[in-house]
Amino acid sequence: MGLEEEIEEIREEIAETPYNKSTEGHIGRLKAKLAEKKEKQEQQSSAGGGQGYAVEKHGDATVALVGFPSVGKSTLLNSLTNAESETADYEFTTLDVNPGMLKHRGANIQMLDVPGLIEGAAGGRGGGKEVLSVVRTADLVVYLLSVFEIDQYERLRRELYENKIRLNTEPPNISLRKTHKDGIRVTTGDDVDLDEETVTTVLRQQGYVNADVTIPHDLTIDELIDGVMDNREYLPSIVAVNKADLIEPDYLDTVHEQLRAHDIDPEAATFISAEESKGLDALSDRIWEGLGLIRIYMDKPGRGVDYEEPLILEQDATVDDACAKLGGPFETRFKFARVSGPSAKHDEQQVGTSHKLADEDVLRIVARRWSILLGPIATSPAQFS
Ligand SMILES: Nc1nc2c(ncn2[C@@H]2O[C@H](COP(=O)(O)OP(=O)(O)OP(=O)(O)O)[C@@H](O)[C@H]2O)c(=O)[nH]1
Ligand SMILES: [Mg+2]
Repeated sequence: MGLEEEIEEIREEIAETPYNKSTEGHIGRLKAKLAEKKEKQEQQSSAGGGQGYAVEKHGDATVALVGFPSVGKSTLLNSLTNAESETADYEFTTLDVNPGMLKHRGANIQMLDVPGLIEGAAGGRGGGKEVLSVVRTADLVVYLLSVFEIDQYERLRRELYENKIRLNTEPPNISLRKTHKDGIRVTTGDDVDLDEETVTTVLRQQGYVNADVTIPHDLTIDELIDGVMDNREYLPSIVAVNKADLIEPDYLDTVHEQLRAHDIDPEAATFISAEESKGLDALSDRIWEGLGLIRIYMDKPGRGVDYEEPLILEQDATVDDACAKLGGPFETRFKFARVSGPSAKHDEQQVGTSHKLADEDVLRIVARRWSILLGPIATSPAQFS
């Protein structure tokens, strides 16, 4: 029996087995086995030398536009960025990954227009595997749906899931450590429903013989497997609904209804017309928020505060992260920093490297002199320009 048939057989058995406490361990074993077979299948197909897309990351963050053929991905890329990606009214116009740069709130956001995905993409249809492997490297996924085909969302989500992309969720909270003896020891929190036996079965199936595993909060079997496999990509995603210019206003309620049916809050989805460049500012704002970026205005001695080209960092970044992104002397000669704005208790607050920054802070870094070169008497702080 080939791998594909084996996988199909396991899938069928899972589907046919009712889920309850007495079958939980069995299902756990089957799901772990399925995950392992799929991993093997993937290794085999990539060993075949499949042509991947070479995309170099540029800018402060990278966003992948994901959608079925002809939903308007290339049209959107062209209207949001400086790119010129071919568009046409037939499917699979785009056969390569086209990057473009969106400039928003001082950030350079790399947008990737990828070939349209179709069902079965994760299994290799339509070059989907290669597309999905580009999507995995992004910092945010933008689902682009046609206003007439909201259903595509579920199919896209499944393709991404099959390709080990987990959206809008944190990695499962489990700690797992290989040991040398005593078998598999399971410690679970009070609210954990999963049987120890199931956990042990899943781990054995994944090849663990001796291990300590701690599960503080309840998980599903799938989450447990994700936690054990450790090669899932966790990304945020947002939804954009394109071709909104084509509907009558009274059809909007129907679209909202369809979005809710897929657990998408209509308020959280952005309605756009890529063709008529409508709704694009709102979409750019949502992309910014989805990426969780912050702007830091650097106060440069002698030059004042630079509000034009902020330093772009991720949420919860510290002064240390700012120094790292600035590079050079800021990293090695940091003395202290002064922060004004949302994260500061008062203007010009003196802070150290661990201070957490916030969007629109003004930051000045005060660096040490080259005291080694100048000798021990040179102690007064100097500022970099
Ligand atoms: N009315 C309308 N048509 C649009 C809009 N956006 C795209 N289109 C049209 O839809 C067709 C497909 O657009 P593309 O941008 O090529 O779609 P794509 O998603 O890149 O398609 P593939 O590259 O084949 O995956 C083109 O004829 C566009 O002119 C829109 O907002 N409104
Ligand atoms: Mg295209």
